[in-house]
Amino acid sequence: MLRKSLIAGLIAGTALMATTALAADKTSIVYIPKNTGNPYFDSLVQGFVDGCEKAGCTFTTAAPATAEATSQIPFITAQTQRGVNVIAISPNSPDALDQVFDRARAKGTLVFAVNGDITGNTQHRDAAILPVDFTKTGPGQVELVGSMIGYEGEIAILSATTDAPDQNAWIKDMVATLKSNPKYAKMTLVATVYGDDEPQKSTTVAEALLSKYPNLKGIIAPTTVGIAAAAQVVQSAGKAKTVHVTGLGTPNQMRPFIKDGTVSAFQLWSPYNEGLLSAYFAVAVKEGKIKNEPGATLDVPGLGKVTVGPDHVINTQAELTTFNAANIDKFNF
Ligand code: RAM
Repeated sequence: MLRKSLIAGLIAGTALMATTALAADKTSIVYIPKNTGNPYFDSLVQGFVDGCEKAGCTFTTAAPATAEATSQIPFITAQTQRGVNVIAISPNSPDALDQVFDRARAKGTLVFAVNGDITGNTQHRDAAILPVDFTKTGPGQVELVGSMIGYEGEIAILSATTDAPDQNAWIKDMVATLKSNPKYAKMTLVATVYGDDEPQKSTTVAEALLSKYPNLKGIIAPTTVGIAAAAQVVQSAGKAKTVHVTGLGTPNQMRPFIKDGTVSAFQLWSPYNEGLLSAYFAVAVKEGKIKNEPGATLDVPGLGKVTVGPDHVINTQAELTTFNAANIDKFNF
């Protein structure tokens, strides 16, 4: 009996090794999202899967349970030991990963920040593939909430984690926009709170905002997890007419709130296209078809010509897409 289970275990172990072994002839890529359980990253992964199928790479994905600053470190270390060619990662910290990135790169692994960059530490990665021109996000979100509240009154931000490099870059721009543009002079940012991209925590902090700020007119949640939670809280409290929720959301998660009028508009981009582009770019660089240098261009089927910008940043699309009742049914992700 014991012997039988031992043999079964050995066979299972062999099978596992066979599936994770790296094919020498193809570029191997791993994508490490911020955390598991967020449908936003499912679309991005699907883009990688389809991109790898077409461009010819092997692909795996693995993520930590939480988006805490250091949670991705063991995943990066394991992939470096495995000898993967390209680590694509949506970083949970702008600086906590510098050392493990350096170790991976010293072994010849390319490190691409995908979906968010390691702001201020970009010398520790090879390139960044972003979903959109990040300078458009902060001002775009402020204008959207402003248009909903008549450019007057108290607003709050419901973000992801305190370390999240992508959200923090956008929030910095939101604060600067509110301060510098006279159009927004009558809008006051009363609080920035963090739901850690966990649905339950995001719900709790959204509820706390409503009770602590009875005059609140708007919530910007620049996270797909946060905006869905905030919309649900405002809907349940029957406050959709007085507290306007907007931010960055996925059409599938936000559809019911758009349909019932809880949310009038929100923004995003195509996480799928971002994954697709990342796969094509990784293969092209690894196989020497293009140089990873500012000014280099690559034709990505379905997306057209993309250009490596200053500091090795590639934007998947230039402008954010705004979703509302008129167009939401055209999208399914
Ligand atoms: C969440 C994540 C992700 C961000 C989107 C908008 O899904 O925080 O990093 O890009 O929101």
